[in-house]
Amino acid sequence: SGNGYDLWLRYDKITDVHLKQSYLNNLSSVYKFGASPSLDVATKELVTGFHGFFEAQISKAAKIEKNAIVLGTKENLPQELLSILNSDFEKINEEGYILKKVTYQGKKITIITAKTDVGIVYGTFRLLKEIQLHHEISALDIQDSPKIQKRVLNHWDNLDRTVERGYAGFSIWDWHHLPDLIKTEYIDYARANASIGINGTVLTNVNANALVLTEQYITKVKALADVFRPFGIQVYLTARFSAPMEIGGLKTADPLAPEVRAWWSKKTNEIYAEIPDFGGFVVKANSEGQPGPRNYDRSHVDGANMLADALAPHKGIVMWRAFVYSEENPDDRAKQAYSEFVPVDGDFRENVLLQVKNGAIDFQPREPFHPLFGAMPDTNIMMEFQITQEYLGFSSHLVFLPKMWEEVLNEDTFTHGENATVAKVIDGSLSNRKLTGMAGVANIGTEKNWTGHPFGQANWYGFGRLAWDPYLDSKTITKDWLQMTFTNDDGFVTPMAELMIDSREAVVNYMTPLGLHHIMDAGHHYGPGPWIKDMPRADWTSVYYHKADSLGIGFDRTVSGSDALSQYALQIQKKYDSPETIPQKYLLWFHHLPWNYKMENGQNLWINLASKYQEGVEEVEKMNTTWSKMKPFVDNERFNKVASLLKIQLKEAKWWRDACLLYFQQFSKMELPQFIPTPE
Ligand code: GCW
Repeated sequence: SGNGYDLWLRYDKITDVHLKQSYLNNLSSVYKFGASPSLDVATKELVTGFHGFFEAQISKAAKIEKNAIVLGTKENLPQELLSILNSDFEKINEEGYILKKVTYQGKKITIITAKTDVGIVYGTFRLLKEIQLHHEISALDIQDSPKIQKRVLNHWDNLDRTVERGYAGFSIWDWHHLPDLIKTEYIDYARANASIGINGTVLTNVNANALVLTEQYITKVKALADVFRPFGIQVYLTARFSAPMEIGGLKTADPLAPEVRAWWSKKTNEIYAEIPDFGGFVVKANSEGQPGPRNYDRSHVDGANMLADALAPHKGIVMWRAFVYSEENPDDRAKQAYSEFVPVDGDFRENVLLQVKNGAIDFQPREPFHPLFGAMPDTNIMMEFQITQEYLGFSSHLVFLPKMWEEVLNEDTFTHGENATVAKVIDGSLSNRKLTGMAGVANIGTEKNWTGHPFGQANWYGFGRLAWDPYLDSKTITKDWLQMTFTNDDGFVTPMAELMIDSREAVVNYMTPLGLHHIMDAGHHYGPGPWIKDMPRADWTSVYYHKADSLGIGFDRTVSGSDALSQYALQIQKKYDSPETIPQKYLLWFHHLPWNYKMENGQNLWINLASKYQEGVEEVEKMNTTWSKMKPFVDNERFNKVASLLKIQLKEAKWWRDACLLYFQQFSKMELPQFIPTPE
């Protein structure tokens, strides 16, 4: 339907008769070896898909028929199949799958197998995807495995159903009606996640409420965990560090106090009694007013390890956030996490992941990669991306984020020789880490289409794909998503893939070009606010970041300034130290330069800044034109919604350009170049 609820799992009818026939020739019936809730989920999905593609019922056969789809984990397969698949099994890990056309008892069949139940679910979604993409399936031979272990969504959802930085309605968790009411949305949420390999969900906001750890709520959490389990999705909760005092009646939350440690162990045991595969805790401590071990003069390591010890007997993990910066610390905010954590590399327990945002400030349209990546070889480091567009136009602007995430993942940290990319830090290969993860702050809410902007779905989808394979290119993601979500018609897919890819640079250009950052309006972070200077903390103002004055603009992070650059490897320091050699996209992140500073193209900084803002606007104009030609390919509901949103985006791109240039002009004291139209 046009409301977008089905996401990328539309299973649209196959109208081409030849294609339809070629599929039906390969899909006579479904047969299962063994039984489990996951196999049921997989079968059900095949039925749904079959119904959508062919408007027909797929039969569940009591014996294996010619051209059957056969499901079963390794342990349940008969010897004859095992011996055919031996070398395939060597190619996959515990969560991987094999999708293969083989001959069994003289019959051609399509086998979906794996070492564990969840692998079958992933393999099933892969088969359905092959059909959605109109690929040939008569000679399938696919082995695929995730490269990262913990692929989790972080919901910043509060118990009152508001969502911090949520722009798609309220929280989908209906706590009031849980555990008794299981909404269809929970199941469809699990299907969507499983289809892209997401295997964990943190239900609650990192700005945590201790109440979720009370018995009443644990029962509700258990109900959700029961729904998600067959889809291979583990549930996690945020642990408020002061919970022992707030709900446990203790006088302290000191992580070294025996009664506090005992309280967390007991609490953890209580949770596992209800949810045996509970994933563990996510913690934001001593950051932006959240309680933490620092309140008791203890370290982050003390805090994280205490929780890790409580979880270890159950194989649970702690995701401890590195997003710490303190108002008492006068040092450049960009430096604080590195200064805090690098000295304790190697001190965290094995079941702790340090969760690091992609950049050192905060989910900006563009940031250099966080210097912690590669700098703590003896610590499990996981990535935190933000899917919800806090600083990127909320759910009004079309911005394809995997393009940005790919840029970060591909960056060379130079911490282990060359080609030590962020992706290699995250998948553990760089320093041989055993526990790996990637988190995405969810953009999901009660909106009918889940994400508000129809293209917000692509960011959820793309996050899952990159968490599965951080080496995947974003172009592939756009094409798959567009085909599954809209149509396979090339007249649509090619121009739209280009639009999506270009949308990222567009937003950088009309909001924060050339390395500018954090100049959004205060608090809500929507729209321009380079003038923001009166805030409770200096590092929440805009002037702190752009430092525009009569002499120039930009944050000097070289040795003459905050020296944040010294937190990167020498190769990067060398290259970024000079405004002549630093990539221009990071120029003002590291340098404060005169307005008339002459850039690569021979024009001065002021003119270049203006051109970038103008380019951003023009890019959005182009997006509008491209979309206007897509009407023949899209249902009216989605067409009109995207068209309207793109108009808003254009209006606001101009707003950004005009507001920023007029504001900065009071310092540059230079004319606006001719190519900037007079503000309307
Ligand atoms: O991006 C900032 C947001 C806060 C958020 C914080 C964090 C959950 O403005 O709303 O709090 O980061 O990541 O902890």
